Amino acid sequence: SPASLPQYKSDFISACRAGNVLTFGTYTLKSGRISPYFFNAGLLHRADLVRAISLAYAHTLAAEPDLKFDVLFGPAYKGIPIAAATTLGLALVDEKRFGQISYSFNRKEAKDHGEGGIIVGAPLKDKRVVIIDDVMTAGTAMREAIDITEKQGGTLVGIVVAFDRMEKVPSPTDDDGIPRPSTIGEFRKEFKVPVLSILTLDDVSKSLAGMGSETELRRLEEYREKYRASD
Ligand code: OMP
Repeated sequence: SPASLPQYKSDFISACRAGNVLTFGTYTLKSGRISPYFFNAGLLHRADLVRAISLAYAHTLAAEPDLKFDVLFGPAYKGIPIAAATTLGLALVDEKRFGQISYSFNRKEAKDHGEGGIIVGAPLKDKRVVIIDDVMTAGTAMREAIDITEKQGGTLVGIVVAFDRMEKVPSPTDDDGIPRPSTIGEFRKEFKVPVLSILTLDDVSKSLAGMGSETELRRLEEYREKYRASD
């Protein structure tokens, strides 16, 4: 229950409620999966909610004492305000440890004039990079961000997202209901870095009960059964 969660997690759940970040309906996901619910971090745009999300990410990173990094890279578009806000959050949470950390993000289209290039903010070359983004489902968006990081000469040392949907890795027979390893678990194995999330679907499942109708919650359970990860 939220009561047993760390303060920053329950504060973040409260912010998600205030911003109506988690909604029920019929959503086609990036992966093509049809989901009965959606987590829209873009709705955390109000000052008090920006504070909550920046501190929640910062505390999630601070909880990893061995994680040493130079740059928070927020992939365009949704990662951009998240990276900037979290960089401020890091200074507020522990300026001694995090005060030298920079953020950067990519342009969707490379500029051919002015300073050029696709990275705005801190260059990634020879830097230890943590990628920060909103949600991980099948991991396609994250793979693109890792690709950019590597092409820019950065070293991936960690990944942090706001919400882990706890779904299995994609496969051609995606909806067979057979549990496969989780996307996040696969990333941990493949890239050998910590993959953190502020919240998982399990963290919010208790508080979800009061948010949806009986039908919506049943559809959520059916969906979870279909795309459930084995770990
Ligand atoms: P994958 O690339 O499949 O991991 O999907 C992750 C992306 O989908 C995120 O960067 C989001 O933009 C978007 N998304 C959400 O924002 N919230 C959700 O609840 C689900 C998705 C999604 O499409 O899977």
